[in-house]
Amino acid sequence: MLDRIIEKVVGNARLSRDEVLTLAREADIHVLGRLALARRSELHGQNAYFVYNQHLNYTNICQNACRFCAFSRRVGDEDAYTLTVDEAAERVRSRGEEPIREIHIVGGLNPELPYQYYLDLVSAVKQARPTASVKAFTAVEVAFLAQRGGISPRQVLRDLQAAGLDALPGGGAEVFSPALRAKLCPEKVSGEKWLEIHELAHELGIRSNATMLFGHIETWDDRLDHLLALRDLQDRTDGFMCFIPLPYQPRHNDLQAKGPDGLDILRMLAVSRIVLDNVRHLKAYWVMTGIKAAQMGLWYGADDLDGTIVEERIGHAAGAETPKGMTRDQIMEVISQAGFIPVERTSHFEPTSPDVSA
Ligand code: V47
Ligand code: SF4
Repeated sequence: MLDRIIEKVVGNARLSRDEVLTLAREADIHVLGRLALARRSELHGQNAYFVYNQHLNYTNICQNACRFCAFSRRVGDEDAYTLTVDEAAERVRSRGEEPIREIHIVGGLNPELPYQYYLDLVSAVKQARPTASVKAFTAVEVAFLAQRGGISPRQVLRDLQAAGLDALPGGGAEVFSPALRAKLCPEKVSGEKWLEIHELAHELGIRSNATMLFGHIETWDDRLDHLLALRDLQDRTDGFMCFIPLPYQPRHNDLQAKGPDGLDILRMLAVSRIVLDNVRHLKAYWVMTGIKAAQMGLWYGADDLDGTIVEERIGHAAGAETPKGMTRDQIMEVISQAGFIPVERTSHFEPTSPDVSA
């Protein structure tokens, strides 16, 4: 049975759900790695991509209380914060000398912020850094804005797009299974809603990424349902640029699960590469995998390490032990040391031209 499935992967045939389940559970990690590496090499050769980016978390105040989250705070908490639009734009301007290509903006669901704040934030950041893409607001934030303002999610996306939004990040997907969501993040919008908002974005020409939070209480069945739902949507829209499996970080949050070990991270990456045959890029997010597993991940199907980031907060609030950012030289060194060719890219995964990045 396993041999036949492996032959199918080698022949680039799409696997059924049962076949993927067997492969994911039973195949030797080296076999999975070889299969994923072959796919990755067909798509990207020895290239491994990264982006010169900056993360901006505009507020940590959130009305939800996801059990895995160590980032969110309540109004009045000592370390709760919200950046004004000017403060956010200043953070972007303050890195004026650096060739930043992407500003990644996400935050909590802060009921005190008016709709206009989000539009102003996007346009102020865009103005502060016109050469960077603004990749902002998860589908969860878009749903929150729509619901609170009594506006359709499509209109929210249109308004954000008019303000300068270039892409949607992949966060908030967690695991789509309703039963798991009830345990992990009961207040969060459903997986269906998350998918619907990405579909709307794709229809409007806004490309996006997708994530999955793994290594906590989910099973392979849950993981595969999630991957296959993404694969189905991608068949219809072709709007996803990249998939990012996010290893659960176990500290300072209520979930009290263990988190995946290195082999599970590699297995997850390899299976993702094999299943998501229609999503071009697979990210080993070094902040959460750790730098060493990210390097290994490049041999297990990943082709992207995300970026320089500057100041990561969400994974670090939950105990990530990686640095909060890397310089361009450092990330290039990490890729070269792993045996790949570092290729700097834009937010939309196009290689950067040397004259702009110099
Ligand atoms: O939405 C929260 C997750 C996400 C924990 O689109 C946790 O390019 C692990 O989505 N352990 C934010 N994960 C990060 C994210 C992301 C990161 C980098 C690039 C992109 C992209 C997206 O982090 C949240 C949530 O799913 N998260 N808590 C935790 N304890
Ligand atoms: Fe809020 Fe997002 Fe944290 Fe959930 S994961 S509590 S929605 S900030």
